[in-house]
Amino acid sequence: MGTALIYDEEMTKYKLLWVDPACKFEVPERLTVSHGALVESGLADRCVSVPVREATDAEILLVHSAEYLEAVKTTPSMSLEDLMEFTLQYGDVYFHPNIYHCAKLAIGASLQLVDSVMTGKVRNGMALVRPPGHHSMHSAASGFCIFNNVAIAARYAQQRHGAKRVLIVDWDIHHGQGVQYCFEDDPSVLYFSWHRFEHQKFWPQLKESDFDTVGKEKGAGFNINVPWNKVGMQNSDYLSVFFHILLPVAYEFCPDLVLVSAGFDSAIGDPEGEMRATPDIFAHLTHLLMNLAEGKVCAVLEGGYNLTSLPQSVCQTVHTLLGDPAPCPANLDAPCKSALESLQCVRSVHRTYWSCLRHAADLPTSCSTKHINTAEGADQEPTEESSQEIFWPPPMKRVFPPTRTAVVLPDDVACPDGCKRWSLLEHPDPQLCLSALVDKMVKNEICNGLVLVPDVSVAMICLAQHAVAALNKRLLVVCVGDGMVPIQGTEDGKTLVVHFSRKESEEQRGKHFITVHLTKGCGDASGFIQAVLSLLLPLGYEYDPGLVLLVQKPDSGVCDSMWRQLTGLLQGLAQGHMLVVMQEDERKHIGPTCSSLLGIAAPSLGQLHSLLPEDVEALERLRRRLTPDWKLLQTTVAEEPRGREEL
Ligand code: Q6M
Ligand code: ZN
Repeated sequence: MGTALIYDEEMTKYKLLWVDPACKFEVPERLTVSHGALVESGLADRCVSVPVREATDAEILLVHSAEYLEAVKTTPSMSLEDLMEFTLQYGDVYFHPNIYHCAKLAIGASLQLVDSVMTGKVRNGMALVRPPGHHSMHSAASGFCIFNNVAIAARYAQQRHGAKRVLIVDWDIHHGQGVQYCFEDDPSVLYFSWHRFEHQKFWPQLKESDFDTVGKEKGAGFNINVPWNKVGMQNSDYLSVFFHILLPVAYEFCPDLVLVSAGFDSAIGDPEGEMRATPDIFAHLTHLLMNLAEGKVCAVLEGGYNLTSLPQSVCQTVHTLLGDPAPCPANLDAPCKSALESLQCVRSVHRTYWSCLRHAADLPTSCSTKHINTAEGADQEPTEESSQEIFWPPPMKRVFPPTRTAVVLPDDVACPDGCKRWSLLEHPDPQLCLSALVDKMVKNEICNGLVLVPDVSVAMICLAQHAVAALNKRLLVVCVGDGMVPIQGTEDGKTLVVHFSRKESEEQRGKHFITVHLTKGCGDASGFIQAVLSLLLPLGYEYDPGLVLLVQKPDSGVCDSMWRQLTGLLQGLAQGHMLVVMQEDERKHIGPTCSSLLGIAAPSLGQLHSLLPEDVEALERLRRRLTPDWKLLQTTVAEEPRGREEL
């Protein structure tokens, strides 16, 4: 199962033919530098290259009107003056004699990608296309977009491949209003978009880009807008929205396919977005989506106008689609106040539609997201700060360890395909054997591993001890199942323990020992996945461990698909360095665990039953209790006296 890469140089063969400051960044080099970077890094060679094709009229008509299509069809033979005049009826877009051809290829590329993924030819993939699509509407071009590539792809996946539910994640920094309009009343397509909004001052300056546009009729709740009201949003702001809005809702929605409107103008250095998230964040955004829909993720390029951060971000995305572990999400700050305000607003308006958000807080009392307006000073000149050049370190080179998955199994158990048996023979002392395995992981010679031991408690103690000594970073221990956990989180911050269990048997033991109680125990997928998404992941990302120890206690009750989800998601931490520990007789879990460690997407959890209200409430309570210590757990603006930052 590979990763498709779809690209054709033909899509570089149109450009702006007159002067228009609104369109000057949309240049052919956007594609050449992105593709060039994939070739130079060797990533392109590792992908399955799939040819583009032209979309048919029927495919274009899945989303657009016949009148509009016929109008666009006349553009290839227009004179320069005719093109300029034709362009004038739309906003922030330009036409060129070859753009109709390229626009058909951009759709065709997206559909080829959907075909490749839906038929199982590849697991996932990316299409590098121009023109982008998410702004174009039923009967109008807009914002560099002619036809709506991703909207057409969603309808096509439903009609041609029987996909029932499609999730569209639009991480471009502009609002894909075209996609929103297309699926507004349709509950089978969940559209999520974050976008620079600045209280409606930022293009396209629509009031329906705000958080309170949630979809209509049957589609109510299936349109999620996260407006950014300030520029300069960072990695932690983006991750917070994933942990506390998108992922919980996406798992509840349970898509058959994930389409990403992959615009990279949300990255640092972009002249349109003016945000500060670094290119490596896209490795994490991608990773976090890759266990949905059994891994069927199709990323289609939208924007991205900084010719340095764009190719870096594209490479990060493709690396991750290929299954390479993501770089450490280092030094995450707390989300900023404006981001928290947006987060709180979105969660609040969506709590009636999604059981995972049922206990979200009310709207902030003085809902400042709503007041400031617009009409004047619209679309300001870039501020002085923004016009200065911004520098950031290039993403760390990803060095992939020679062994991905090592296993220590009883002699009578065959080594699963693709894994490497870590032999006990060379290390007759079982404890030394495990310690040596940890050492190899610390040295990045092995990425991850699975060990079956006679007694998980004993193994946990000695592994944790050894790991803390061997690492110069922190250790995260995640323990699943009822009963005592024989190790402590440590006040020096070197070990953090998170324990999932049914019984209220254990107390919280300080900042570094956290117990998550689930009424029905770890067997309840609805409760468990929500706890993982909105508690464990934020804790893990903020803690930034060098190694994750994932322990399954005997009779944990955790079901197979849940276990694989957990194992998959946690690989976003510690550059994928994770050691899974299970009791010797839990043999039925070997296969599923190894497949996750090898990077194979987890099976879907199915459409989850509504979360138990007591669990949502308990999780909310725990989260609130922990927020003074863990900033990524925040979901509301602290209702406290105005702080320094505002004076
Ligand atoms: C430019 C205003 C100049 C695909 C995309 C297209 C964005 C178009 C923005 C046009 N406005 N400050 O979302 O990146
Ligand atoms: Zn954009």
